[in-house]
Amino acid sequence: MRRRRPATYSALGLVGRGLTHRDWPRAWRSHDLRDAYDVVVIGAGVHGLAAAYYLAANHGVRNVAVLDKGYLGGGGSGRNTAIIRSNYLTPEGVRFYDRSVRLYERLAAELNFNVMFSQRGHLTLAHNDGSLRTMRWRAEVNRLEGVQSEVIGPAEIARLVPFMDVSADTRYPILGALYHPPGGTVRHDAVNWGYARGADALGVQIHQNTEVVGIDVRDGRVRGVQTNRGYVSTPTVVSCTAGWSSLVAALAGVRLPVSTHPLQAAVTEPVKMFLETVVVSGTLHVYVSQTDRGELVFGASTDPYPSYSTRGSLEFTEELAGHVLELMPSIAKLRLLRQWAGLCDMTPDFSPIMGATPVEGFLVDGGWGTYGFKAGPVSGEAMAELVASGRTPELIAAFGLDRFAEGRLVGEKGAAAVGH
Ligand code: PYC
Repeated sequence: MRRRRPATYSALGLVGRGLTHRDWPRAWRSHDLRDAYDVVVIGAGVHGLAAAYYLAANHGVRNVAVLDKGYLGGGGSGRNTAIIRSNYLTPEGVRFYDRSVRLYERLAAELNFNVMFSQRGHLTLAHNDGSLRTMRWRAEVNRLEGVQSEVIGPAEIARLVPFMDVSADTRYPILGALYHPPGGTVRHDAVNWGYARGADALGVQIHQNTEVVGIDVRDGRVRGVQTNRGYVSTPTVVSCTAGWSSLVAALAGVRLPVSTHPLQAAVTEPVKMFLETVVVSGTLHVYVSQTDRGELVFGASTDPYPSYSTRGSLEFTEELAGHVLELMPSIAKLRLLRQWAGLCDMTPDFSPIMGATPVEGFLVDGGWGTYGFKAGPVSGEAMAELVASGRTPELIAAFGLDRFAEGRLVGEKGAAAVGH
């Protein structure tokens, strides 16, 4: 007589349990909204969750609420192309993003959650003498700051990316590239979930579907926030709202020099792994990496007009396909599965806005343009230190809002992934 396989080994049983999520522990809890918190963080994306996590983990500040008008990770944190790198142009930028790379390197262990950080290397292609010169400049600044980056030629590029057309007779010949071995990709949802879970375990309350509709400022200082679920008093509000940062700051009467543009991205059907490194071409306005599942993830520059729309467009798809095929003609038959958009708050100098504002108790972590996700850990760590100590950490001192009035811009346009 054939013995029945125990239920735990039945494939259907496993699928069934997975689909109904039975017996899975909650990663974070739901709560009633309290009347008062020591700190209110607006935005449950990677920046807000990381700030809340480090407030609790590094400083013992646990009476913290993270409020989000939608769902956790539903803004830029779930819409980016998950590229991590620190090969910036200014010493301030390189130091800042390098700290983030280092935090990403140990994030899975810190949060006890697999964030799938994969340091597969990052290549920024140069198709003309001007970009090659900028790559050399970046390589020098990177090296001076102890960050691994070098300019390599077409033969070495072909060794790293065998499917790329590096011949001289293409329309946009590849003259060289900035190669940054510590760069790579991470699983962005896992980073959001890992920080949420870690913050929740330390006592932070995460409130989804809780929109801040007003910030109560009296006598020049924050007193509380008005939400769609009632009033909450607090002496400290940290805005971590990516594409909406100028609108949220306006609730406190603070004006940010930001213009908001959609950024579109797309993903293909999965194929066998063939692309190890992340490849970026500023001239062709495209970047591509292959996920562990085998999909190719593509992104482009921001849409040329300011908008709060997160709909994809056919123009984007057409331009993207044209540019990608200049680089990798052999993937012409791959099918695109999905496209989407996120919102980018562009500042005049392509650096973020972090720190205090003229309103006491209202702190900003915004202006993230197209480079916010990679900065989540370091921003969270630095904003938490600022809230807890009242002092601006050296690492973010250059990114204060006052730099625009004082003419101390931190020009990072030369290190943006693509032209805008
Ligand atoms: O700055 O690395 C970057 C980036 C990738 C995608 C958009 N920006």
